[in-house]
Amino acid sequence: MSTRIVCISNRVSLPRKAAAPGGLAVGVLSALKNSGGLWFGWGGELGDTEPAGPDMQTRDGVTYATLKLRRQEFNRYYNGYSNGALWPLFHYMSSKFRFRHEEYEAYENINGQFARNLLPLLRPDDLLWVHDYHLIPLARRLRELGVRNAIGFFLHIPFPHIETLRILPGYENLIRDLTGFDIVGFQTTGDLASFRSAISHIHAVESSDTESASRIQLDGRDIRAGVFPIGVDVEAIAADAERACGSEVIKRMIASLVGRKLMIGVDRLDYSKGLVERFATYEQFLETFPDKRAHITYLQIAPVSRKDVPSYVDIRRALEQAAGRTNGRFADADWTPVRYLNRNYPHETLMGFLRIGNVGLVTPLRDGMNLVAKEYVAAQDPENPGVLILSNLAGAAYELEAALQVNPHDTRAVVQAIAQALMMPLPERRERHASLMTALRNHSIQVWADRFIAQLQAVRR
Ligand code: GDG
Repeated sequence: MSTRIVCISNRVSLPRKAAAPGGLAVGVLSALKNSGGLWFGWGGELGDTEPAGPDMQTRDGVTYATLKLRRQEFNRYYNGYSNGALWPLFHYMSSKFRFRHEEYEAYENINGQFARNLLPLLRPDDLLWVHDYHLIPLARRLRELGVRNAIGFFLHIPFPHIETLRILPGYENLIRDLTGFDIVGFQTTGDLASFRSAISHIHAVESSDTESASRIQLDGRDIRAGVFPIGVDVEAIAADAERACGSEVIKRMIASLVGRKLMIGVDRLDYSKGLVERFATYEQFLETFPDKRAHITYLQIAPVSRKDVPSYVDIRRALEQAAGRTNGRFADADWTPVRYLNRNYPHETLMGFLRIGNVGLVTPLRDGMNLVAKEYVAAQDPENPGVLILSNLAGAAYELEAALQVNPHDTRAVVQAIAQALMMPLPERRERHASLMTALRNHSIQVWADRFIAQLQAVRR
């Protein structure tokens, strides 16, 4: 029997439930699909007492072990420390950073609960793959319980340079906890370089094999750190997008454009995605190019996320105002400049929307990778592809060199890029698209999962 992969993440999305969209679920499932693996984490339910143990279900060969968490503790761990402290800091947005001791304690406690509940499910041969910033202390907590398995960690979001990380009280413990894993994976060479900048702060010895792989020695242990850029299932997205174009929803959307070009954005409603800046840029675009007004519609899909974190409430309000203002200023009887939708679409429909977008606007202020950028490229019709405008502060910018890359803070540059994208001749669009597709295939989701798992196997050996 092949080794079992055990993925552990904050949230487990059961396939039948309407899962909250997010890049992580895509990656985890692709890792588990072929191994008959186990996915362990919070199941989405809250209660008032600590649960007796995880709820177990098996679907399509994957076992889902889901925990119920205590409401107050979850709030402190998830809305508090994870998304009020770590998320903004790791995205270099220290003005949104807040630290509370009781939230850090809840974070520690939940990691302890994860470890205790996972322990009885583990087999000696299992390879453990922990995902994301919610679970940085988990390797330490598992080792304290005697777990000897190989444990890897992948960070889906950026890793900040030590001079930013130092803002976090107790940052040394966080670095130390990361070195409790056998492998630590990052999205980009930039993130790995930041991790290297942190290592000397805990008196570990780091030696670089290459720009994208490091060896760290600490307390007689050997740890690997490496770059594993996450990707998408290129062929599946292309097929989904093409199929979606035969659907009523997409046909109605095309009809409603009455010949106008479509610019599209798809982002979780999150301040790191640069939506406020993007809306302001679009308004500026309409002001700068009055002759283009009648030729473009901007569709922004932004499903609400983390609605209990105060800064997410603020950004939602700001965007509603911005969309209202732009539409109020520029709309015509038969034209709405911005269509702003806070809803969650089925995956296939979303891929269809991406395909019919003449311009894909992906302008986060920081992003670990940004899968939407890759999905947009994969969804295009290669004969008549749209143009991707991509923030140079997204991890995806390391690979997607043929996109129109912009600094999302540079309004004028983004305005010009939109104009350039709308006017780009077909041969140039095709050439850029072909080059982007090559980049996508080099780092597909399958390559990502296989490479990480191969490294974990090597640790075990
Ligand atoms: C984190 C990191 C990193 C969005 N709206 C809907 C929907 N989505 C899907 C997209 C895409 C996913 O959610 C979002 O992934 P991103 O990568 O863009 O962003 P995060 O959620 O912030 O993900 C990120 C990622 O982890 C993976 O490592 O790239 O940097 O922040 O797949 O298509 N899906 C559906 N309906 C929606 O309305 N079905």
